[in-house]
Amino acid sequence: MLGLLLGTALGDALGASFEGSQAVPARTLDAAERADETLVHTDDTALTLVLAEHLAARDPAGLDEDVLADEFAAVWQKEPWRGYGPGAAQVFELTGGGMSWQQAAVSLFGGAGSYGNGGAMRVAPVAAVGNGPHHVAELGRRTAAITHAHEHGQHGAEVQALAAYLALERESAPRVLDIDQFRHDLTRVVRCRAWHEKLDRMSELVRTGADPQHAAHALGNDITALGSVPMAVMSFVSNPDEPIAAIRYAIGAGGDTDTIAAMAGALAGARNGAATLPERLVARLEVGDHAREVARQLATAGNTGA
Ligand code: R7I
Ligand code: MG
Ligand code: MG
Ligand code: MG
Repeated sequence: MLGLLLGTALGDALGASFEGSQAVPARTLDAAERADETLVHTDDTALTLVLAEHLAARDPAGLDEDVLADEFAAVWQKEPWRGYGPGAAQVFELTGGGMSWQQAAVSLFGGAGSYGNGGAMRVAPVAAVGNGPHHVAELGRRTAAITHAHEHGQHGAEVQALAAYLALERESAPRVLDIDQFRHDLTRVVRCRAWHEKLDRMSELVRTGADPQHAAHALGNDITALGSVPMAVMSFVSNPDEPIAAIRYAIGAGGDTDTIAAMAGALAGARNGAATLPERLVARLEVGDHAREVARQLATAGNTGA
């Protein structure tokens, strides 16, 4: 679990300075990794930690959306400058003013609800408490629905939650990652054609060893769920045993780099554990101590090991 949280924070904080850029050359990333400054995280990590703490306080797998909505809004209120998506910020503003999260979430984008990747970017901790793939997907969908009423915003969270679950599972039984089995396990639970097509395309790209630019072109690397979660999963399954490589791959093509790298980092960190993350980078994380404390809470809630 610590690997999942620190992998999220590392991907988010390393990716943050490149959010919205075109492509990020390896030497630019090398320089970012060599620097000494504190690695400052964004909304992705802030909300992930809120969710993890929420779950830790409610063993086993209890989820209270009304409480979680208030907890999300409170962390936004405290640090609104962490780069929140406008839709999410609006939900937090509306709920703070007394509206229910259900009403607030459906009010976005002319009543369509958000299909942004904000539900997916924060969802990974549900993997630690769900009992089985369907339960994990359900928990993921419910945590996303607080801000993302659009089905794609919720499917993105289901896919990322399940991917994290499969990645964690493989931590306890380490073996070579079977990409086809992984894609099969994901599509079995998430029943939506658009997602199946994207994940099929992803498998094909993994088989051909596509580079980040090529993968981003085919899968997307923007702030929508459907346009970023497949790229994050791709970054992980292309570099399943080396978290920093998965993070670098995720950032390489530019776009929504903090979020794609946060999601890829969560998966690779979950599979490989915190000890496989570069020590020097972890030491630079602003949120390192807090993440360790939250991981400890989740572990002692009886859900998962270190
Ligand atoms: O999903 P969300 O929390 O944003 C997360 C992103 C990540 O990159 C974070 O790192 C942070 O930078 O923000 O916030 P939303 O505003 O709900 O969704 C993100 C964006 O997706 C929106 O601002 C819109 O640009 C777009 N979008 C939509 N556009 C039209 N119609 C999402 N849903 C819609 C829609 O229904
Ligand atoms: Mg962010
Ligand atoms: Mg957001
Ligand atoms: Mg982002």
